[in-house]
Amino acid sequence: MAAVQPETSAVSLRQKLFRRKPVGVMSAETGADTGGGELARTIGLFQLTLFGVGATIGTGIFVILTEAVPTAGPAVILSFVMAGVVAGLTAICYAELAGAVPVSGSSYSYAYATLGEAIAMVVAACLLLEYGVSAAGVAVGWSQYVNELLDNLFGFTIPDSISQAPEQGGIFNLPAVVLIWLCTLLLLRGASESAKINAIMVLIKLGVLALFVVVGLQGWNSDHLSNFAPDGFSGINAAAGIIFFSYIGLDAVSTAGEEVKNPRRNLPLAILGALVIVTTIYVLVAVVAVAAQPVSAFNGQEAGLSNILESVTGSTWPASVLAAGAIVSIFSVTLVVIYGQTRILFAMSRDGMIPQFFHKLNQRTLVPVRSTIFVAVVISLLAGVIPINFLFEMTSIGTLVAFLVVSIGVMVLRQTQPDLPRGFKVPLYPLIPIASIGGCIWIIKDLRAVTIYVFLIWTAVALAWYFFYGIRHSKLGKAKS
Ligand code: ALA
Repeated sequence: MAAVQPETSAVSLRQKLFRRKPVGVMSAETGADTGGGELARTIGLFQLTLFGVGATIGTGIFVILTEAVPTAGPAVILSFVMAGVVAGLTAICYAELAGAVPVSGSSYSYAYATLGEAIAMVVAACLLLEYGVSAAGVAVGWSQYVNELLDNLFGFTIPDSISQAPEQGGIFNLPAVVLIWLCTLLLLRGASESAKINAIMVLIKLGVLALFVVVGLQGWNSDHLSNFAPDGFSGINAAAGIIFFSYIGLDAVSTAGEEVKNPRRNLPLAILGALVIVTTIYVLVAVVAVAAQPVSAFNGQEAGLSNILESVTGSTWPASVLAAGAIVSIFSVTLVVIYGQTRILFAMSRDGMIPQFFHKLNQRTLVPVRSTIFVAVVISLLAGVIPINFLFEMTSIGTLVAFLVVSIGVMVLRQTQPDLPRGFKVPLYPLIPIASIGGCIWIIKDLRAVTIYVFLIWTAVALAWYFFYGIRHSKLGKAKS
């Protein structure tokens, strides 16, 4: 008897760690096919597509493009294509899972359905980095553009002491915190209002970038493209790793699974539509930027897109329009990313992985009000005191690991539930999920060792939480016992 006991409990622990939430249960409790569910289904395909574009186009194109040119030369265009291919392969995998499992938890829910509870918890930790930390990082980027615009218009900038993190010579980044609370106030009004205002902001950001392409083309000089790839493939490769950040956000569409009309059709279409729009815009902007000025001019250039227009037109108004456009663009990234974070916590709380606090809705607006305020407080603290580079690196690793799990999840679900209704199926299966896994590993391998160590510690904290809380409160576990 004494010899049997440990074996039984070991088996039962393994069963707990790998218990999977049936997709049918998820779809039924969220009303995926009946239009019901706890949240209000108010978002249509157009708004949802702009949700994906809104969460994606931001600091990456306005800041990181110019930072990546010195690494790759004009071949940064190819870096954009490479990063876009990796993000695109994963987006295709997301599209299949989002259509098959149309709930709010994004890759957390997909992992719960395919790889089990413990891995879902690790993915949730990744998503906290992707959403919570990136919202903070992007808000810090916003504060830089606010200063740029104030400087252009009034010759005045907010003092460093209240617009920089302590490590960069300030005390607290106030503009970043203001942005987070503006987004929070909007989110508290409801998902539908937020999606409408996001759609307007996205149209403005697309307009500003289209303006950049049209006006910037006037500065076209093919001589600037002559030394196309000064550092060859290694330069293109290194820049692709930096640029990958600009593609983060396409998956935010999948956090809206329970507030979308006809989710099995609209989620995959919106993810793929956003991917096409974002990749087209990025490549056009990159081509125009590198043809407009020599590579040497990108070194240390701040607000690069604004400066390019200024030198092409000889006037300062384009710089101000660009800075204003960047402010609107980054606002919408922050809005959607905070939204996504609250909906992932909502799904986790419903599953018993975190306290019920995150599952409580305001009865009138159907918004998780307390959770939204809690998230805003935490993100404000991060944005106020942590430097931007560290925030960006942690975002990238969290996202890449979540992407990896989603690509694996597509293959697992095809094996375990081949007949599940899917709004969209990954073409060239299994080539695309395998290429997506390879692409994510290829970018992860070039991240700094410190980023990987901090990530591993963070994952261990998430697992510790799971053993302390989730494993005992799991709704799935309670239903089975
Ligand atoms: N992709 C988003 C941005 O570039 C996070 O701001």
